[in-house]
Amino acid sequence: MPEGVYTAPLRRPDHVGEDWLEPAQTRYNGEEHAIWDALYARQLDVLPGRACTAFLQGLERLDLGRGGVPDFARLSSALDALTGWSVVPVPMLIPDHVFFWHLANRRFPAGNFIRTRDSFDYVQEPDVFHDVFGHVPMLTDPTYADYMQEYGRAGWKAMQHNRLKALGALYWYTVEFGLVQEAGGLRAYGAGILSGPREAVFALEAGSPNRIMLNVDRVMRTDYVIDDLQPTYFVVESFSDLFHQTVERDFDRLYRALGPGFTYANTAVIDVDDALHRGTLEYHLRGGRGSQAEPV
Ligand code: HBI
Ligand code: FE
Repeated sequence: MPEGVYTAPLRRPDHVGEDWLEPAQTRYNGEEHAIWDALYARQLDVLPGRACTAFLQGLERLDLGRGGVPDFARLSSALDALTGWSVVPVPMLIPDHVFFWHLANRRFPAGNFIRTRDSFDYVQEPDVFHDVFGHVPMLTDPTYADYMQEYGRAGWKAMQHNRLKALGALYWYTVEFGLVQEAGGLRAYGAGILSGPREAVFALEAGSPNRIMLNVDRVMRTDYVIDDLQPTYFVVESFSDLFHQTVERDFDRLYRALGPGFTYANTAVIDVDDALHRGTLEYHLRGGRGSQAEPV
């Protein structure tokens, strides 16, 4: 899950061009394929009943559980037939404007490397498991696939207004940590939740975090943390609601109204919020990651 907005220019490796794409997908060894299988099995122990229907259907349709790290060319041809997306290999976090450009062209930049056993629970930079397991299944849903392309297009406008951090907050609270309402209750669609070992339980069932209905203006003013469980999760009624709340927004006006920083702390519940659950914030008040705080 990336920092979101890079001010210092990232150093481009020699073997990638201006598009930051690797020439080919990594040829993984037996241990790397086994790490994928172990991560996959662990998530399937916890996600049924917690991941949204579109995600679980995407896992099935793309057959991500067939064994070993999935082949990007196979994923791209399956996705092309479904929603016109492809999966392209990148070596690392890439500059925002390049990332947005790929999304605007229905190309999802996926980490080419896979984590090691000693970084099994958490990787600072998105590896192939976070990206392909966490993000790619959602691209099989036509409405969500349209949202991701619109998000990429919005990136250009954010850059013109120097409001990338605000747009990064929208990505963070939807694409990475979003929740959606379904007939059976709240479900996760955010890749950061779906690809992590314990956030699905925390995000959906713990008393600690806030759960608030998504409002684009408000979320774009809300700070976020990249290296711990979220103190607040935002909920959409549906992906069509997410799409329309975003596409129908006049971002020029919104960016002009936004300050350069964030207005709301990530723990805040404000007067305009439709809060489904006001959290105790106990996990964060007791120190969060690194403390002995239980994610309750
Ligand atoms: N690079 N490889 C990679 N993956 C990302 O998710 C990513 C990125 N660069 C920038 C970026 N994300 C941000 O712009 C978004 O998270 C908002
Ligand atoms: Fe991600």
